Amino acid sequence: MQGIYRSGNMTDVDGKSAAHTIANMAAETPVVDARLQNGAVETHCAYCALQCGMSLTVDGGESSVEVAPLDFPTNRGGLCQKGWTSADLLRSPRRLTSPMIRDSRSEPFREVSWDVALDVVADGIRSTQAKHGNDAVAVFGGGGLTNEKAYQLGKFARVALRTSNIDYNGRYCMSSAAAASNRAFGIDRGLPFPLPDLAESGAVLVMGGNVAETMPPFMQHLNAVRDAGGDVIVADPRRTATADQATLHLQLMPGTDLALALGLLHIVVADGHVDRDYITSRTTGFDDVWRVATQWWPERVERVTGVPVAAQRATVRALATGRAGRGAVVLTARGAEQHSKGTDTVTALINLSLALGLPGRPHSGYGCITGQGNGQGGREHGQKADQLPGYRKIDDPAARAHVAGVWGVPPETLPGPGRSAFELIESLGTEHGPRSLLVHGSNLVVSSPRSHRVADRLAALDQLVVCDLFMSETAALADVVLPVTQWAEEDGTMTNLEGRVIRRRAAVQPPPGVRTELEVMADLAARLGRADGFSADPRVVFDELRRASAGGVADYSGITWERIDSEDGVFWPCPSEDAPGRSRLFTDGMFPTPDGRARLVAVDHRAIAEEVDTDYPVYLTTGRILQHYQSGAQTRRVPALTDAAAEPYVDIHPDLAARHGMANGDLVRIVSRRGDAVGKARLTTAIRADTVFMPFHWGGEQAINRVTNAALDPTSKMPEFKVCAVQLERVDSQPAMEPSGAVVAGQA
Ligand SMILES: Nc1nc2c(c(=O)[nH]1)N[C@H]1C(S)=C(S)[C@@H](COP(=O)(O)OP(=O)(O)OC[C@H]3O[C@@H](n4cnc5c(=O)[nH]c(N)nc54)[C@H](O)[C@@H]3O)O[C@H]1N2
Ligand SMILES: Nc1nc2c(c(=O)[nH]1)N[C@H]1C(S)=C(S)[C@@H](COP(=O)(O)OP(=O)(O)OC[C@H]3O[C@@H](n4cnc5c(=O)[nH]c(N)nc54)[C@H](O)[C@@H]3O)O[C@H]1N2
Ligand code: SF4
Ligand SMILES: [Mo]
Repeated sequence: MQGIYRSGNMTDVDGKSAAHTIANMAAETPVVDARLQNGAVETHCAYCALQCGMSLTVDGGESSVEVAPLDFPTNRGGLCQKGWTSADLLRSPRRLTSPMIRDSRSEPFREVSWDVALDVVADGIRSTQAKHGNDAVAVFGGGGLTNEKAYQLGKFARVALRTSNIDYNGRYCMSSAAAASNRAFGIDRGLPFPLPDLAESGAVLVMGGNVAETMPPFMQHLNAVRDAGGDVIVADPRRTATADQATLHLQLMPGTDLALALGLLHIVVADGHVDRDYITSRTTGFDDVWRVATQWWPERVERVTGVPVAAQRATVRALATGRAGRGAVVLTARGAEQHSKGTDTVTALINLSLALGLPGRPHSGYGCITGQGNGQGGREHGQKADQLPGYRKIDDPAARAHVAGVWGVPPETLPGPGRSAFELIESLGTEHGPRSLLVHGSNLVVSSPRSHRVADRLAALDQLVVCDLFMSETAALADVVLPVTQWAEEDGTMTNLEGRVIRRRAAVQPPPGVRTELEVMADLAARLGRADGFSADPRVVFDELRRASAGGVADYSGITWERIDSEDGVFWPCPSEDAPGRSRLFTDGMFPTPDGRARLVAVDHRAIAEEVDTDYPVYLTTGRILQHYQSGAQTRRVPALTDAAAEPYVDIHPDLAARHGMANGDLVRIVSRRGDAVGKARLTTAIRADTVFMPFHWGGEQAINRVTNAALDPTSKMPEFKVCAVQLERVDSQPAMEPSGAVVAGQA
């Protein structure tokens, strides 16, 4: 290897100090890496957008894979517990290793050859499209797919299936921040600078992010701000591990970030902190924005959000002082974004950052902490309903002409925009909706809002095909399950939270019987009469992606695998092989909007979609814990992680628990108008007394998404995962719990 990454200090955030070895791996699976016989393969973690650098060392004799952290800029030698144990995924005895089909969903699956399985899928696609039209076949992708797979999936949908119905789980994740960023800046890249810049800043405001659990090595960068005497302010209804390490915690009411942002802007203006020159020369729209913010005086904001006036003022003081010193940054994560007003909330926070003149200044600006491993790249290359590669709009004639040229098809054959993720799911099996669905990289029956209704939609399909590594809850509902390669078994690229394109390198051979998704798409395309243009070689696909993205906002044309290998990754936009990728955005004072100015957009606060009332008097919010990833499809199959966190807990304030006669460890049923879920009470004063929290990493009756509200943001179509109204019941040990999937009587 080129030795691009320096060797790490081997100390992780959990205090482990030795590399973690996966022993007892199935010896019958040969572990080979032809190119890298003698050494560690330098790659990145299986999970989140921090994409920590790690090395995988394969010991062929003992069939074990050893994980060690690397000194990559994002993690600097740190890994979280999920990263340390990630190699368990590679030799899990529960790994799928054969295609499976069944003739009806009441029957068990039977293993079949790839040819049989792919014939069944292709026959299903052909007969559905013949009867109901091309749009009757839909595709659901994932933000964990490599750039190559995400790109090819978008092309497969538009060229091989000719369906408009493709969307992906990033709709549940990044879409509100993406919509707001595009609206304001004309570009949507998670961070506007390399993550280590953050540490150089004088003040950071984190709105709704718990990085101490969701990206632990990120804390190094945040804590460096504090340790250098700067301010770290965290807005969260819970005093999380992140808030605990901050200099100020704003314990707001769920769903009130927009009011808080308006209030902060009000104080910025009232106290004379607006950067007038910046507003005049680099932005438009300030006057309209101020007309709204003028009505959000601090005392009103305190009433709506619960954040004391003094804390609001301290926040503005910190941002203004930071700006005057080394810089100031406003960050959002899912806590502020996963709301039916998420786009407007992020817009208001971008307005705040623009009023302070932050974007483009050193160590300053607005950024969104992206989520999934390829949450960034996954949204740039065409698996989103309204997009073509290079972050192009599918309804833009010039974009269609360019991409159709690369694909060698007439532009008019490309479908138009399709349905957004949840709207797509809701339409499955309905009169005008798709009748067949291909799922690549999402366990949507656990992670979608109102999830038991989602299972009903899947049941209404003529054919459900799921590509996965494991028999996820969604795969278990399928007609055809195809076992695909994962993470350290494949080559490709990922784009991390900084917009840095990095290499995912194969370190082990996949188990026999498993194919790559690129092979699956190539085989299916051939069966559908479109053999050309679907290479199974990720390198070929990446080179085509470069051409397809050329000239787009997310321009990858200058990025090559060699460059990624010899540099610490390459940032997009990168329109030329001779020029560096642009690691820092807007530094020339220009924004990629038609007039070169950033747009402040006037938005006002509005209520959450479902307010509490006498029947449902408590707010529910949801999110993540350290040990589990997303729907848990992967991490619930890693013994060390299930040992550490076997089941979901419900965070309840002792006062609220007392009103319900609940004690620590009691089973609690959380009930909303949509459904119910059960978790174990964990009494803590770290949460507001009007709010409970439950993580969403489990299925069955532990799935909190049976309870959540599917109210969608009108712009981004993001569901309101982060707040709804519930009631609490203590589950006494004797009466049986409701069967999984049951809905509370009389409520749909
Ligand atoms: N361990 C772990 N790490 C992960 C993941 C995982 O599943 N597990 N997933 C990855 C992915 S895809 C993502 S998107 C990121 C998400 O990363 P984060 O956004 O950090 O994660 P969440 O726990 O969803 O939400 C963050 C916080 O928002 C708070 N919150 C709830 N409601 C509100 C509100 O109305 N306003 C505000 N301000 N805060 C609120 C919650 O209490 C929670 O602490 O994590 C990534 N990393
Ligand atoms: N209540 C609540 N719900 C939420 C959220 C929340 O905060 N609260 N957060 C939302 C967010 S931010 C997100 S990102 C979603 C995520 O939720 P999901 O979309 O369900 O994401 P995962 O659980 O990561 O599912 C990925 C699936 O793909 C498989 N997989 C992994 N790699 C590959 C691959 O390369 N190819 C294929 N074909 N399969 C692969 C995994 O085994 C797993 O079954 O959940 C959303 N749901
Ligand atoms: S922080 Fe994210 S990328 Fe890093 S080790 Fe943990 S899960 Fe992997
Ligand atoms: Mo996410």
